[in-house]
Parts: sequence; C-alpha cells; structure tokens
Amino acid sequence: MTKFSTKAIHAGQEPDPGTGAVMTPIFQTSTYAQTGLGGHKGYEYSRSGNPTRTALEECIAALENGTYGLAFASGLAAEQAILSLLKSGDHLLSCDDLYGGTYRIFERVISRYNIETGYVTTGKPEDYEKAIQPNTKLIWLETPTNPLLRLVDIRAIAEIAHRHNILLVVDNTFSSPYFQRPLELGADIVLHSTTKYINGHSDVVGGALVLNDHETYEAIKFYQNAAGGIPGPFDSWLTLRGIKTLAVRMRQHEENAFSIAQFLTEHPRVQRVYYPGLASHPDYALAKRQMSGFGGMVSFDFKGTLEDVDQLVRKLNVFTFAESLGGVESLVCHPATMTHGSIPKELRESRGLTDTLLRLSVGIEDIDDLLLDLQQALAD
Ligand code: P1T
Repeated sequence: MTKFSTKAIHAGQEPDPGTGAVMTPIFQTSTYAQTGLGGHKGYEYSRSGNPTRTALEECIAALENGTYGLAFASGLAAEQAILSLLKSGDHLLSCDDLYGGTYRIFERVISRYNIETGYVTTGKPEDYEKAIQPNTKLIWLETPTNPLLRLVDIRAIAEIAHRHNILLVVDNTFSSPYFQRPLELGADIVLHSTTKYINGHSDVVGGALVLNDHETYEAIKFYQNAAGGIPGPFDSWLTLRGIKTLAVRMRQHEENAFSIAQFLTEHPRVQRVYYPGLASHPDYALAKRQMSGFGGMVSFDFKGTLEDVDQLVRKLNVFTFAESLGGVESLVCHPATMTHGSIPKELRESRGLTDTLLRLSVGIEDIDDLLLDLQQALAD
C-alpha cells in the first residue's frame, strides 16, 4: 500500500477481528480487563492507549511517510508535547509569521520556564543560521505560514539545523501531507492541527505529531501519557473518517483557491493577494519545488478602513466569518482581531500583518457560488 489516497482510506485500519466490522470501532472505554498481573492485550488504560486512537496515529504517520504518529486533544496540546523536550535555559528559534496561539505558548507559557524564543523573518535560510545560539535546541517552522502564506525552505533549514545538532519542527497544518511531506525533506517532527484539513469537517479539535526517531518518539509519548492531552475515541474516529477523503478534498480546495486568488488579483478593491500558487508570490519557485500543490488558503489586503472590512465580512453569505480553516465549507477570518489578536499590534504590523488583511479558507463548494459571493461583497 504505497499511494496516498489508498493509505488515507486504509492505513492503520483492518476489519475488526472479532466481528468483521469494516469500519474501525469507537472503543469508548477508559479501561481494559486484565487476566492477571501484567496480563493484557497491549491496552491498559485509555490515556496510555486506545485502539481507535492507535488507528488514527498509524494512519497519519503513514500519510506523512513517517514511522511514528501521536495524536493529541488539540494542535496546541501537540505543540506543548514537543516543547516538553526543552528544559530551562534552552533556546527556541521560530519563523516570525505564525499562528497567534503558537506565539502565545512561546511567549506566555514556556517563557515562564526560562525558555526563550527568537524570531527570524520567515524567508531566508541563512538568517536562521545567523540567529542560532549555543543553547538553541529547536527550530520551529510553519510553511506555508499563517496568515501571510510565506514559505520556508525545509530542506535548507534541515541541513542547517542538523549541522548544529538542532531538531527541526515543521507545522504542516496549512498544506496537509497531500501537498507537502516535511519528513522527506529532512524535518525531524511534523506537527498538525488536525482540526483543519486532516479532519476537514470543522467538527473536531485535535492535533498530531509524526516522527522517525525512536528516542524522540519515546520522549514525546512519555509526555503524552504523563500530561494526558489525548483525544477521546469518538474524536479519533471522526478524524479517521475525515481523512478518508483528504486527497479529493485537497484537490478541490486547491482548484477553488486558485480561481479565487486570480479573481482577487484583478479586483480594484484588493491591494495585494497572498497565494503561493501565483507566479507573483515571492516564494512561488520554492512552492513548486517543495510542495506538490499550493493549498486552499488565500489571504488579501483590502483597500479600505477597518469599518469597510467589517462591512465586507457582514455582506458575505457563502463564506462564514469565523476562526479556523481547512473544513469543506468556506470561511473568512480577520487575523488582526481573531487568530492573531494575541500578537501585539506593532509587532503584528512590523511582520506585515495589517488590520485590513483578510484570510480565506476556501472550501469545496461550487466555485461559481464562491466567486459570486465575493463579487457582491466587494462591490462598492
Ligand atoms: O487550534 P488547535 O487545534 O489547537 O491548533 C493550533 C494551530 C497550530 N498550528 C497552526 C498553523 C494553526 O493554524 C493552528 C490553529 N489555527 C487556527 C485556529 C486559525 O484559525 O488559524
């Protein structure tokens, strides 16, 4: 079983040996009968392991072409599990365009344990090398970034990180393993908010990690059990079900996003469009090399005031004004006041995240309806 769509449907999942059920059962149990001291079938307590969660972990690992998968209660719980590898006095290096909640965990949670984070302007690999300190233990990338859709060269940064004995984490939430597989490019840990494309239906909050190194896996698995931020069996099952259509969903997300990016580029009320599939995007060449498609996220700067932005989001009918992304339905978000509100305004603006930036998570509805919706909302 080697091809992506086949793995999305079958990896980690066999018909249930007891009943023949084709779909993985929801093992809604907290504990497992043991026959005597140490007599169990691999499961003792559902914080440590649950068969529905195991199926999900194996499936996501297979999609990333990785060895080990670990599932969590949210993307941020997965992030915290990675950060548990650090100790007081360590240094973390991150790209500067990233999800506001990730910035918040760096600045307001791990900072309390004397772990400092340095930020590098997202693009150039040599800037990461210059910012490395003797105590740097992790480099953290999002690519494409949230919300400005910049790209970072994973292969180049993996080479730098490994030369300095540093682990490379890549948050692959925006592209999904369908379009990009960071482990194949040298990353050590791949992170997902499975809330997004992996589940794809906006009905579960979850996270996952995939990695190849056994020792790092054991360390994070220990933390998963010790700290307990695990997904329940029903959420694991819903996510497994969502994954089955990941390949077809991603193709449609991309096709729709491409049309919308082109439409916005030509619109007089749009200042600038951010989509890595446009030849005008500063990272277009890297996108073609590093990804097999450009994804379903499009951001744009709107010409107007904050009030005009408010009017625009109120006028949209098919696009729902909401946080999050990656579901089959189209969403529009205002990063400055929503997903990136935890980044101070001056810092946000210095990184190019303006108050008039809007982020579209382009769904898989009919493209004609999506374009008409934007057209009517953007009309004067
Ligand atoms: O929301 P949660 O499942 O905890 O995942 C956090 C997270 C991690 N990484 C990236 C790139 C993300 O975009 C997110 C969550 N992002 C949103 C909720 C959002 O609307 O951008």
